[in-house]
Amino acid sequence: MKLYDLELSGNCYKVRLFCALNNIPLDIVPVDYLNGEHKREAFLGLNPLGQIPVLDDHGLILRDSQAILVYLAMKHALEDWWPQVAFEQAKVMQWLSFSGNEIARGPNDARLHDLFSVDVDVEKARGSAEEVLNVLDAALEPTGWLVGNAPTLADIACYPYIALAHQGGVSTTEFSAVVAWCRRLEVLDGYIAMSGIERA
Ligand SMILES: N[C@@H](CCC(=O)N[C@@H](CS)C(=O)NCC(=O)O)C(=O)O
Repeated sequence: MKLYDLELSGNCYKVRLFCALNNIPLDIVPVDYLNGEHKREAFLGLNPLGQIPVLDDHGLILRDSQAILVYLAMKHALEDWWPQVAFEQAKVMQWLSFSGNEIARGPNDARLHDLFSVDVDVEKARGSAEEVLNVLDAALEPTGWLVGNAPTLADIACYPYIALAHQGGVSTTEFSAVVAWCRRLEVLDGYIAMSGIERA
């Protein structure tokens, strides 16, 4: 199973992290992002959006980190990570969507601005990041996880750009439930970090 990947991408990292936690082997195919490989014809054949990550499971091609997480959890029958009870699964889905929308337009955009000089409204992104952190902090307060009493795909999808938020000038230190949640994820068996993640 191949993952078209960039080390510095939090979206790619979601997939690498989930696979590491679950001993799922991955062949990493580095994409030459800085030289625009993801916008060339060969890659656009895999993902017409010209975005990474892309998973190639023996010819089954999948884009979008959230979709890839769901695919891998279902393929490997990892029901703790992708609950089969309707309401719980929908709650996980709610956070996958939050990751692809609010987190992407908040802390992710602020990091893209600061680290990769992407032209975004950085003040707006930092304001959205603050809102994202407030929502996460309140949601994490009761059990320490986003859904139920244990980690799910919700946590894997939301964690990377929160742990990398400082690279976009966004501090998480005042959000104590968020800080504790990051530490809790970082001691799971099999956890791997990525460049830019500062562990306590
Ligand atoms: N919703 C997608 C977003 C993927 C994404 O935006 N990837 C970035 C790298 S982290 C990218 O390839 N950006 C290039 C572009 O949008 O042109 C996911 O979750 O995988």
